[in-house]
Amino acid sequence: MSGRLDELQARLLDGDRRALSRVLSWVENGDARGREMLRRLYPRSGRARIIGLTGSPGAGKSTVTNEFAKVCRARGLSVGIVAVDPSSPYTQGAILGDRVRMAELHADRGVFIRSLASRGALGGLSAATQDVVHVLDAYGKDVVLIETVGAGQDEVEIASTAQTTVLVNTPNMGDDVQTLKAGIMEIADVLAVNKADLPGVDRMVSALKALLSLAPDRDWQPPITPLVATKSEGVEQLVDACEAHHAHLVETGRLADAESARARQQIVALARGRVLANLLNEIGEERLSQLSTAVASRSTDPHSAAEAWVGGE
Ligand SMILES: Nc1nc2c(ncn2[C@@H]2O[C@H](COP(=O)(O)OP(=O)(O)O)[C@@H](O)[C@H]2O)c(=O)[nH]1
Ligand SMILES: [Mg+2]
Repeated sequence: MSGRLDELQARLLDGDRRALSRVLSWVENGDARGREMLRRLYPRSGRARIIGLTGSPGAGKSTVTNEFAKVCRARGLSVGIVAVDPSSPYTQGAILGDRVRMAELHADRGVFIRSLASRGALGGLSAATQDVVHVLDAYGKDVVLIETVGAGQDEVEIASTAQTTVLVNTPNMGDDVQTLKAGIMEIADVLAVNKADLPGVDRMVSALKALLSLAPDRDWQPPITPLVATKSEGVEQLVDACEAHHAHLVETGRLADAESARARQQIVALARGRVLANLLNEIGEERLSQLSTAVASRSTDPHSAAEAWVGGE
């Protein structure tokens, strides 16, 4: 067993894509072999630039990710793409123009694309995503791009996995800017305004500037970069903005702090997953059903049922 893992590890580190795929499947599915490979590979990670792209469905995240990858490739960097957005057209369902653009990337051996389907066994989607990122990093990717939908706790956690988070906006969501407010302030390091070929770009840029001016004391002011991803316009500037943010993190010492914060978050998520798995195992399906029935029929309340299960406050 360990001989086979030795061989797989050697192949992966030698750039073998099939070995990489196999390890990623194990890691995603929470297979014990995935954990063993991660243990072996983790010391080799920590070199990649990790960039998250988030935003509403349809904003153009996949298209921007695709173009971002091409610019990185032109700069001589290898790229890993992790698509957490279930609607991402890396494999199917894309309209023709999108598919053609994606196909170019698929043909490039310097790019490895992974769509995450499963939520992993322990610690949920965000823990599985971080593991996948670590493996791609150890594999030697210079840049790892994570595409995720900008809603929900998992996605916010995934965004915090990235060193630099790009929020992909579009002009026609000008009226939604208020709803973006929290997200912008908390997670965005770079604000892309994609679909700049559509009307309303200036209004959107002004709205974003107004939002940013509410927090003028930040030591990093997120740059706003208009883009037309479908025409590859503005993407160089977007990549440069991400580079500038990374340089800022290094200069201020934030990169190391953020790495510790990410590590802490992943440890807690994994520990939570383990504790819960143990508890579920202990109680068993039958007893849990009994408690659920008791709560549903009002013979007890949810808090008391949880207490009957795990005790304490
Ligand atoms: N007009 C215009 N359409 C775009 C642009 N970028 C992406 N799109 C289109 O918007 C749609 C959604 O793009 P996609 O990348 O799948 O968005 P995602 O759901 O955020 O990943 C696709 O049909 C794209 O071709 C752009 O710059 N301008
Ligand atoms: Mg997408």
